[in-house]
Amino acid sequence: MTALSPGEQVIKIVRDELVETLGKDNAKLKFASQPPTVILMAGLQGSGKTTTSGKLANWLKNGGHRPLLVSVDVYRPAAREQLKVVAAAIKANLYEGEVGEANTATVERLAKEARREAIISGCDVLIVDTAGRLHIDDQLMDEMQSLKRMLNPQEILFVADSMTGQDAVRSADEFHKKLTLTGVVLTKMDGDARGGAALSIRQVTGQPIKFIGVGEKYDALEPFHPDRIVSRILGMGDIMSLIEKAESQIDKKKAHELAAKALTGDGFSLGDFRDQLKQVRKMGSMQSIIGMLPSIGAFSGLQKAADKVDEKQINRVEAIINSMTSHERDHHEVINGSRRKRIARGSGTSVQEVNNLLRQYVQMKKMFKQMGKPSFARRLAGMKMPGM
Ligand SMILES: Nc1nc2c(ncn2[C@@H]2O[C@H](COP(=O)(O)OP(=O)(O)O)[C@@H](O)[C@H]2O)c(=O)[nH]1
Ligand SMILES: [Mg+2]
Repeated sequence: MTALSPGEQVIKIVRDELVETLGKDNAKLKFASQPPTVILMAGLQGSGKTTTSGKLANWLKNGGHRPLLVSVDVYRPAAREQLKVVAAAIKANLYEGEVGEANTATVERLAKEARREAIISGCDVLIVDTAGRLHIDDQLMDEMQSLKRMLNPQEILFVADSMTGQDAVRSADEFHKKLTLTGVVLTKMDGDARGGAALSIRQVTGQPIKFIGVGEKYDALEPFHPDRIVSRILGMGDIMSLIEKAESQIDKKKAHELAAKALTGDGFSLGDFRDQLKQVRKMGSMQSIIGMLPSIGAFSGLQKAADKVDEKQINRVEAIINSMTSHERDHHEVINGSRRKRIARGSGTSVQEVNNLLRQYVQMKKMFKQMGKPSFARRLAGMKMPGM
């Protein structure tokens, strides 16, 4: 504790308590001793049930399982069609069945058939995507209860949209009272929501948050890590997530190639520079990246810098490079006064901005070249850094 100031100690204590409240580790899924394991997806319309069903199936598949998807939303053909598209995209098995009349009896029949299908086709997990309403109503709840009685699911996962905050908490409470949930999936955590709903939902249901949804793609599902969410809620930044995000999304090979090119001297062209900006952009907006970094203590300066980072600035730089010919991109020295004027006009910027960019680029190139020299590595190795 001597390493922390009193203020930091308070934050650490609050942080540790919140992590404790949320449950120390990310909870695992329960599997049936006798397959198929049944996972019932519950939640309001638009919360992300269908998308999450697909993500879960994908996640299970990657873990060596054979999931079977079924939609029992007999009231909306589009919803069933949506799951079909999802299943095709991730190449997961889907039980379609015949709908016939849209009522609870059909829902029950489909569920029963799907379970039989899972057994016959050797699928060990059945994921049941259910109908949602914009508001909780009795018919929806009755139907969910009858599905629960019939399927005796190992998991009843409540899918909650983290962007809706307290609304999600209220519906979690109601679903839990009627169904006894076994876990929660918090979706749309890739948005601005800090995830405070996680705390309240955990509090009212007593059930662990098992996964978070972090995007619309089918691999955008992550096991829930309480410590990360707490850091995010407290504004300490989610550095771990940032690192993972960077590692998974930056094309490593491309980065390597660029680095090698840059370090050997003249290889680093304006086109490469633009590629690099694109890599940065892939990670999400600069604001959201910097938003994940710590904003307290020694890092407060960074936050101030973050507020100043202008997303539009990057767009302008990209626009300027786009307005160059490929020859100009490879040979910046040919960009004379009249070319600068043309590039500025073409990119909707000013000659001064073009000048600035070129100046920065030349500096960068020089620096890279310096770094690539063996003497640089020697100097670096010989440097005595405090604390090392
Ligand atoms: N950004 C983001 N969008 C999501 C996430 N999960 C679901 N969505 C989107 O939310 C919308 C509703 O999702 P859907 O699965 O159809 O909800 P359902 O009505 O509960 O089945 C869709 O546009 C999804 O792409 C997520 O984790 N992040
Ligand atoms: Mg749906």
